[in-house]
Amino acid sequence: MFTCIEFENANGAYVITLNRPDKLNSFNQQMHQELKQALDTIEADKQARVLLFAAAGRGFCAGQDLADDAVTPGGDLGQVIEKYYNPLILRLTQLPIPVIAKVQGVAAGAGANLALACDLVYAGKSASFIQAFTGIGLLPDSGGTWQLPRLVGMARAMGLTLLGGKVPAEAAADMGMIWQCVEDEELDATVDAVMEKFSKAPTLALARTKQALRGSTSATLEQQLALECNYQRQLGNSADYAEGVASFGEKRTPNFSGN
Ligand code: T3D
Repeated sequence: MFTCIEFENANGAYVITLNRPDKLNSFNQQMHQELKQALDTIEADKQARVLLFAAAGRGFCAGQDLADDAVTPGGDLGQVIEKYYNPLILRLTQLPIPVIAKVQGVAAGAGANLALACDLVYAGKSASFIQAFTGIGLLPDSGGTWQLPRLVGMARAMGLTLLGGKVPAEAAADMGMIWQCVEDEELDATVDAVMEKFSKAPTLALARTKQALRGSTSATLEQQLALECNYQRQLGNSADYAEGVASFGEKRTPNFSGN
């Protein structure tokens, strides 16, 4: 059914694998359409618990496929961004489940910013991130100019984007661009363990936590306190809160339904 991605679901634990390894998993229109279809499925699934973005081959994603007809110089790049990249980034940040990126090798251009739009980024030590936009005469898109100052501060965001250099995964973790850098041979096991944890987590609580954090950038403290109060009121009536309290009292592992 899909040719540019692989799409799997194991009891609500979804995995999207970018799968054009000979082109370093760069985005073409077919890949965008397949990603849209996969996200439609996940959004419609009330039992979804977690989504992992992984990639086939030696790299994560080299950004836009520069050989794709849609981005021929002189054409309307804005059309491609409006149709594909902006909805993709917004949908990931708004998905009410944790979204993880597992980065091996290079993540460049929109590939880097796809990873940064995920809630948790795990990278192998040999991975790297490149804001490869100004190098070809473009500005960072896919949310790069929004994410980077918030993740790493304005000075680093300027350096990363204006200079466009390669940032090794360890440095990316040190500066707060990504969550964690692990030894290459530990990357799969580390991410598998997180997927397992989120598959059994109180998903609604994670969704509200993600929504509260992501919304906080444009809120005052008063607004944020009110939002926390509203969400906590809702979670106080959730099945998972009842289960969390019961399991604590009974000194057993909670069995969260995600609701
Ligand atoms: O409106 C719009 O949509 C604009 C949107 C823009 C969003 C963007 O993402 S702009 C940025 C686009 N990406 C780049 O500029 C990165 C280009 N690639 C590179 O600089 C290098 O490939 C890397 C630094 C990422 C990796 O280098 P390396 O030496 O490890 O690999 P390589 O040999 O350069 O690439 C391997 C193959 O993948 C090669 O194919 P070949 O020659 O073996 O047949 C190469 O051409 C291909 N490839 C890599 N990146 C792209 C690509 N093919 C098409 N588009 C690519 N972006």
